[in-house]
Amino acid sequence: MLKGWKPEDKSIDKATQEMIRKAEKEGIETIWDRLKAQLPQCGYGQLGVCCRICMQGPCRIDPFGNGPQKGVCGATAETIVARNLVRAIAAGAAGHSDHGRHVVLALKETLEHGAPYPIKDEKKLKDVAKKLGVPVEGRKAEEIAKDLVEIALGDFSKQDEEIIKFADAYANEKRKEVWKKTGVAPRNIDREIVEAMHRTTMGVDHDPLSLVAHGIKTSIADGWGGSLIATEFQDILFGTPKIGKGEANLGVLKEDYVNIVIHGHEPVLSEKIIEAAQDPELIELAKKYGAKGINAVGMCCTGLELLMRHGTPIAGNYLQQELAIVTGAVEAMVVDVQCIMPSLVDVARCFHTKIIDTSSLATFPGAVHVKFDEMRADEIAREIVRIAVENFPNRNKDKVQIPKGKSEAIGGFSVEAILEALGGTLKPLEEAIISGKIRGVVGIVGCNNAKIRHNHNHIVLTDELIKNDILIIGTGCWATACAEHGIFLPEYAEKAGEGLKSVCKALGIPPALNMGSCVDCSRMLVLADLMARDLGVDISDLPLAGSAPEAMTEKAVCIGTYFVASGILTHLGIVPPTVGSVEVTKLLTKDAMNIVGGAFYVEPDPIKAAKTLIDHIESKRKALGI
Ligand code: BF8
Ligand code: SF4
Repeated sequence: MLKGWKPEDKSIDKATQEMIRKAEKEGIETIWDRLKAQLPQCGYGQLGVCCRICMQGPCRIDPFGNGPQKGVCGATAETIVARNLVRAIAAGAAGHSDHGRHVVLALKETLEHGAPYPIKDEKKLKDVAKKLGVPVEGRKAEEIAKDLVEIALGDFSKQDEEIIKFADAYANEKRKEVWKKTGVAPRNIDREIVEAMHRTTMGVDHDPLSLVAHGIKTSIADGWGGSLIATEFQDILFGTPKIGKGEANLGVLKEDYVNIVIHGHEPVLSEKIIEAAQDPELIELAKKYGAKGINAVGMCCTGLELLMRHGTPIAGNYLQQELAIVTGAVEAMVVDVQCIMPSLVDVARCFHTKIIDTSSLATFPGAVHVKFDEMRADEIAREIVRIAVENFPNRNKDKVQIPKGKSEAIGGFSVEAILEALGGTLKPLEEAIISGKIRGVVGIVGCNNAKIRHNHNHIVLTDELIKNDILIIGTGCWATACAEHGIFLPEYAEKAGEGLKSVCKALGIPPALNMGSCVDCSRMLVLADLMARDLGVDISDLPLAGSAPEAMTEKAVCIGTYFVASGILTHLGIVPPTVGSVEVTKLLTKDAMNIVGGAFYVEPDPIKAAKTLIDHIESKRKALGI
């Protein structure tokens, strides 16, 4: 928990601290005030031993053995914890996978009804098609795309017992063998999520082992299914990211411009807003109102999608969303789905800022509702930008304070961009690993968590690992944190160990690589899989590890689980609500290693965590004889 509740205890970032101070001075409530008001948080909830699944409850298990050891129906702590975990995984998988579905449907709408989402990256389209066994020779892009849409939607709807097509095409044989042997190969993305809900409803599955096994299956349906589909179809529609520059932090907001912050997760919306913000007519209108132009910037994962593909500035990660509004310089914050605080509407009331919700899934009471429709995407995007522009004259200049803090950042490290930088194969990277210049690779994933000093664990863990010659790849709010703290600059390699530094210098890359948004964790899986194929081993044999140092959402629970299910030791920087069950804890942190080749490891201290991850990587090297 945060030490002294001062701005510098809440975040390590100066620009963030400055805005926390401004909020405090102006009496604006932020996430930290609400966390404080919640303390002490419920101990039963923290252990995961409370159950509200049926109306005989709520039930809770006394962790000290002095009170009830069973719920009204007879459920034990083991069952209750396992059920809660599986439901969290299912919710996380649902978020990513429904996002994936939306992207596929946008392409389908384009092919069938002429929605304005043309195929931008034909090469990627063909690469994906080849992987899935779809013929490409002599065929039009639209024909190929139609087949791909059918296969992807099939993975959401097919009723046979076979593994989903995307996981089958993307995962190597060794990994699939492990899944098949363990019975965790997913059959249908939606079905695994529904089955997770069915198994965990009152009076169904009570065995922590079979419950957790289904949780693992559901997570694979996300990582190697829904999320992967989101990434691949987004690349097809909006272009595969290439290495390029961008800027990050609250300082990307501009005093003389109409500022639009695009916040959420789905590029189907944000790509169109970015386009509309460049519309000469709207820029003219902005000038008429006294602004110099329109400054559209990103926030959270949709911001990362834009940063990866266009170098669009990103104003911040999860804990900075309220603070962007506190600058007083935001005309509109446009939101779609996921990780958007309902409190934004309250913060916006203190200023002229309009919160515009756009998704038919997500309505924010008090916001302006402009619901998105793929068929009318361009028109709606322009309408949204117009609302922002027309709001500029309402800005109260006396309330504006934009912190100076921002940093340049190199990003765009899709697997394709990494391969291109390495000359077409992963060989140079693999050789550097084999020679020991790079000891191994750690994939760090998203989130901030109000209970953890903002960005602290991300930066400390990353620094410690690169110092020890470990290359970092990652996504989500971790990526924004690194972008804000200058880690995504090639010169940051100076802080790395000698071996990693020499490789980074030779390639002109930073020691940590931005691979994108949270659904792009699938890029990390693809990279690990390629490496395993090249070296003729399973992913679990590689000197790899994963980490979610500031984990927060159900999506993060799901990502962590599919990392584990992919054979990767995965660190969590926050104690998950599963420790109320000895059996589930043992299963996740020990037994999983023998079953799927990966396990969770919990350690709030990032320095201690780094040491364990390094030891793990060294043990993998030893086993490989390198
Ligand atoms: O999908 S990293 S707080 S913004 S969940 Fe959310 Fe976590 Fe940030 Fe994006 Ni990911
Ligand atoms: Fe209580 Fe069982 Fe109902 Fe859960 S399912 S609330 S443990 S009676």
